[in-house]
Amino acid sequence: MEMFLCRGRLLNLRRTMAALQSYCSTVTCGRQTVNGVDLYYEKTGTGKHAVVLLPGALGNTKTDFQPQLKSLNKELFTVVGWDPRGYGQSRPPDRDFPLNFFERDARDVVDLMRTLGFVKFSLLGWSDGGITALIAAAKNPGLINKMVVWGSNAFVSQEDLDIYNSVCDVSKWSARMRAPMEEVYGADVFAKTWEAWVNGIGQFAHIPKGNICIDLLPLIKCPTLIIHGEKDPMVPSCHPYFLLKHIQGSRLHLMPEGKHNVHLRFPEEFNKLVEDFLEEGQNNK
Ligand code: TYC
Repeated sequence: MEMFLCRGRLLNLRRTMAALQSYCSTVTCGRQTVNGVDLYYEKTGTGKHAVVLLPGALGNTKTDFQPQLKSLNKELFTVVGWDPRGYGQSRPPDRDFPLNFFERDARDVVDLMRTLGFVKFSLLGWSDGGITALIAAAKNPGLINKMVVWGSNAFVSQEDLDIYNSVCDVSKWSARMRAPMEEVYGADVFAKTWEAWVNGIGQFAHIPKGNICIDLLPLIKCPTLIIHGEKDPMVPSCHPYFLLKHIQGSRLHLMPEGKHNVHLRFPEEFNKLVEDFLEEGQNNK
């Protein structure tokens, strides 16, 4: 029995090492100064369709997008993951949350992609990263090819505010939920930055309509896929339906068993959905 367990563990270890090796050999990491900030990014794939991954609040390439960097088709796509300023490895500076923080991220990510030499690209944005993507697409219609957003919202309601406040104190989170973020930031910085984020996004609840980017939605011209986990406890389903209504020609795909992190929980289904959408109608000859 013991032998059997040891062998099992050894096999697992070997598989992990092999996965790590193939990941490291194909993903290149870099830094680029944009708008006065030193931004960290990772890049993989050689495809002609460029795609940038936009992480959620306090998230970064490492915490949020491993299954996408590893498994999105590398012949079809060139995939870039970026850490927004003040998040992950794009520190310093410390993160702050002025009322224009989403606009600032939108400008940074677009300028990063252009500085890296991409003329046109698609956006894959999760949660806060989806909000950033919506703004970037609305403000740069000529640069954005297609967009996928999931777990995102264009406004903050009282219900949203109540949910933010209920998760503000990270000491009430399970250790398992906190661990990846604490590994990136350390426990103290994570707790403080998360509280600052809750206050930052909470600012929108106090302006008319809770408006983050409602007025920008009609300016979005690129094909847009909205994905939503029907069991998402953080982002009520009124949000994807609102996006669907206000983004011209957009589509909504619901994942019945999905919660907030559909791309991490169901990576194969998610990646296939996204690849099919991105490649639809593209001329690959
Ligand atoms: N917007 C957060 C993110 O970008 C997720 C979140 C949503 C957190 C709602 C709390 O009440 C909340 N990952």
